[in-house]
Amino acid sequence: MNFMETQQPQQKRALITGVTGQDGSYLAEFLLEQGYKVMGIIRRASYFNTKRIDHLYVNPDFDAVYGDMTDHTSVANVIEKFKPDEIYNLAGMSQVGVSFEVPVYTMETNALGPLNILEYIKQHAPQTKFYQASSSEIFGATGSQPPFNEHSEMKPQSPYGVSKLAAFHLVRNYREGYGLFATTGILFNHESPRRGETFVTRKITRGIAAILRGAATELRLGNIEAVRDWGHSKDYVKAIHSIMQQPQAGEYVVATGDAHSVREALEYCFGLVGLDCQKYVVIDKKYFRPNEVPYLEGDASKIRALGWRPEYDWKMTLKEMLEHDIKSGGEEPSKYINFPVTESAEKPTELASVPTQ
Ligand code: NAP
Ligand code: F7E
Repeated sequence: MNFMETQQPQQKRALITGVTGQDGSYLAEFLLEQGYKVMGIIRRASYFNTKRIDHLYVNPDFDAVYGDMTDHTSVANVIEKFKPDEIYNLAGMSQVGVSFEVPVYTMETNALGPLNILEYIKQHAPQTKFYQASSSEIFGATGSQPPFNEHSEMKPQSPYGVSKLAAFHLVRNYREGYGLFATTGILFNHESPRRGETFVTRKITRGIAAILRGAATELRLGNIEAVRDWGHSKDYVKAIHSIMQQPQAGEYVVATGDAHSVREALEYCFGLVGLDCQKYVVIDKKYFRPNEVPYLEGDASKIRALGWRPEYDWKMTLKEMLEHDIKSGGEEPSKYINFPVTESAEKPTELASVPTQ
């Protein structure tokens, strides 16, 4: 018998698209701990793109196959063969800035991708539960007052945000129109040592690690006045699982409720290693977006009422990432971190201000 056929009695089967990503890898670990059989979909690349999940292959309850959200038959084939109880659709073109450069691909992956899964479920597997990874980017430059909840106005500012809002409405339509268990998590920014290297928090922690080991002399960034509500991916995958276990499908904001600017994140991280960020940060127009979302802060009261609580705050998350990146460069974090906090970490610094568009 092969992996697709073996199963313990009562063992739940979960399919994760985007399993090679930050959230997919943590979710796979979490579901395996819960006793699930987990199948992941990975997309073919010309380099190894499985480093976040390589450690899972020793587990007989884990496997992954190739597929692509833009190749609908590849995803349908996996669903047909694996017969999951739960599908977690985490695959996505997840870089907001890049979505301005590849808008059509972004829509195909992030909006048509989930639509095709929903159609398959509707026609062939209506008992299968479906989770859609939505985003606080759907609020965009909303007229609602922060913090944003499930009822706030939605006015996305990027092809990424629009693609996620299209998927959000499609999921709702399939839930209401066809009675599917199709549910959505509206997740605010969440980070970890597995965060993609082009997102701002990871750029900061990797950049500092490179400066410390003498491999870089500056860190180039875009709009550091933007404000985000940063949580930890490990906390957020628990929320995702909890959303899927509710008696009714719906929409849930997942956030910490604590928002800070990129500037504050910089000051905190540089301060942790006793450096003054003003000396290293260069504002580069290249990293500005045609449209920006200036302020995102979430109100997660709905999921908090179900018992979910984040264990990490933004500072714990950033410190863990910085320690990880210093270590990855072959250095001992304790050599630098816990350095007495400098003045620049305590007081706002005067980095050259730039228009936020
Ligand atoms: P991530 O690290 O960028 O992972 C995205 C995953 O999607 C990767 O496994 C990627 O494969 C896969 N993927 C991309 N395009 C694909 C395609 N055409 N076909 C199949 N797989 C494809 O993102 P993440 O942080 O884990 O986020 C997971 C999901 O939540 C994404 O949909 C993201 O948009 C959404 N989200 C994230 C956040 C956040 O702050 N992290 C917040 C709200 C929503 P490769 O490994 O080959 O690139
Ligand atoms: O940018 C600003 C940038 O790319 C955060 C994705 O997971 O969360 C993420 O999207 C802020 C923005 O994340 C640089 O302009 C300044 O205002 O880390 P980010 P994001 O765009 O908020 C949402 C919820 C998702 O759903 C997405 O999938 O930081 N910023 N300078 C910069 N951002 C980047 N990437 N690089 C810079 O140099």
